[in-house]
Amino acid sequence: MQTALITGITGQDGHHLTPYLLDKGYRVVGTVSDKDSLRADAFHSLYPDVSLVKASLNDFQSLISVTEESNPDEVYNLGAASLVGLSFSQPEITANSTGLGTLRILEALRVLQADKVKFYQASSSEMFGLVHESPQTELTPFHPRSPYAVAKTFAHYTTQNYREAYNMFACSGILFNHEGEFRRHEFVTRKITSNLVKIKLGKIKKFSLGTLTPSRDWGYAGDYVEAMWLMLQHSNPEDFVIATGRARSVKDFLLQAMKTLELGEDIEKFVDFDKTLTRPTEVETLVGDATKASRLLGWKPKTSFETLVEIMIENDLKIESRN
Ligand code: G4F
Repeated sequence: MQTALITGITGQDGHHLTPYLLDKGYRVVGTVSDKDSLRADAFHSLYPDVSLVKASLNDFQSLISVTEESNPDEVYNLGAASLVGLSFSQPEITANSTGLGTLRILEALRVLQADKVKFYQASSSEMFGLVHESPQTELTPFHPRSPYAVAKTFAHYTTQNYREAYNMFACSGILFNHEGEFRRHEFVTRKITSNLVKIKLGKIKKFSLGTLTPSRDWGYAGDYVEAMWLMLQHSNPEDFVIATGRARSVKDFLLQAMKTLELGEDIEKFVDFDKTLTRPTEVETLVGDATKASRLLGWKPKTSFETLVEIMIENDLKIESRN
């Protein structure tokens, strides 16, 4: 039986990757910062067969212990401080877990001489930032625009360096925005779907956003975790862009969600604009070219933009109708 160790397992991608790996017959071990937290409890009741182990990307010794004890065949490093906006007010916390955390876990694998372990790093399209070309590929230069993106770029190059210096099977998936029913409410897509559902149910009248103009290449997280696994089954450790190839603005997402809920097209009726929700340096447009993943891994996104919005709305309707 293969063992997968997942850092940050209770996050969105862990919620999709865990059942995917369990279905394939893996033993799954996940790290949590607090075993008694509500998040850990909720995760445990969904997946009782998964071992949750207390470990932190900020604590090298805990990473050594969890790696030694779980003896994994594959490590998926999904843990990070993942809120881009918040990283401007918490640059050091972000650099520590998102940047140095990746170094620590790679170093744990090296020190333990776990050189047969395959390592997946969750790299981010945020690294392209002020884009030098569109669409972005594995060869597009990085131009990070936030402390989060700077930390992810450090982690990306660290993964590449461990691959080259120590011959480790270490690769990065450069994932563009991926959303779904497990998305946290702080991210713009979930903020939109959950608040519009509350409006539809008469619980609130309006909510605030920072800006409608930035565009993102939005895919479904359930499709993207398959790409993570495929990268670790590929013959060589390589980096891959994972994206749909279509950019849509925050406004497009908002209008699609309003359409799904039959709320019309009058944005001002439901949305206020709050400058404090904007960022000192914004990433205006991201759109990825996943040709390499399609060619070498046979990966393609399956879920359309419209279906993604529907999945999120239906999930929020279920939750909000219960409360
Ligand atoms: O939903 P967001 O916060 O996601 P962002 O910054 O694109 O980052 C996400 O995707 C990355 C991959 O590209 C990941 F690496 C990262 O961890 C995360 O998953 O913001 C999307 C856009 C931004 O341009 C933001 O400025 O929406 C804009 N936006 C407008 N109003 C807002 C809001 N974002 C948030 N979170 N809240 C707002 O009120």
